[in-house]
Amino acid sequence: MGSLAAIFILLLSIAHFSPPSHFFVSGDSTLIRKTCKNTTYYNLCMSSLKSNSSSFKADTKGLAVIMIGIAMTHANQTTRYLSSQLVSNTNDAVIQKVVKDCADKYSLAIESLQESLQQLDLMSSDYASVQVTAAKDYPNVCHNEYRRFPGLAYPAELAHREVQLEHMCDVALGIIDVLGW
Ligand SMILES: *[C@@H]1O[C@H](CO)[C@@H](O)[C@H](O)[C@H]1NC(C)=O
Ligand SMILES: *[C@@H]1O[C@H](CO)[C@@H](O)[C@H](O)[C@H]1NC(C)=O
Ligand SMILES: CC(=O)N[C@H]1CO[C@H](CO)[C@@H](O)[C@@H]1O
Repeated sequence: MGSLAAIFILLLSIAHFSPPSHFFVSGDSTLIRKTCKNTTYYNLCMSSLKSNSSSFKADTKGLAVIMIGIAMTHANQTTRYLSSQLVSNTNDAVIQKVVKDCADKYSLAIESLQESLQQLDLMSSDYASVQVTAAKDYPNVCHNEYRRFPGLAYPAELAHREVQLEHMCDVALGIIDVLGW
């Protein structure tokens, strides 16, 4: 019995004095979870924020900055996807024009997101929201370019990227709402 009690005390002291590192992570993820609950896409919010380890020590503003950065990276990758479409459709003038216009729109989305970061630095959540809302609209402006040419198929990859960026912007807007400045 004595040695069993000793083992028990040993286990208790290990649990008490050296908690495994995921104990810290789950403690710090409380703010992430609470913040994501105020957004329209909880799962996207959680997986996006958790993909950047800085989220675990960020305040609410920091979480907004990280989410906006993720949306910017996504829009940037979309401009690269569109560049690849330019290269593979060199003999079609309509596709070339539409794809170039779309790349411009995604670049403008990146600029709006960049502006929103500056507004957050100035503690102006209203103007930050205006810029994120503008960024959210650009992928649909690109989609409209395709709609103007009925024979032109809207690529499934681009459709997917459009929805993702729009949802990421919605998540960023939900986080900015929580700031309450
Ligand atoms: C995490 O987010 C911050 C703020 O946007 C950014 O500076 C950093 O590069 C990101 N880290 C990774 C690994 O993407
Ligand atoms: C995308 O990111 C790369 C590397 O950071 C940068 O050089 C490029 O200018 C970005 N593209 C746009 C459209 O912002
Ligand atoms: C989607 C959601 O729950 N939005 C709320 C986020 O927080 C602000 C401020 O508390 C509310 O006004 C929103 O309705």
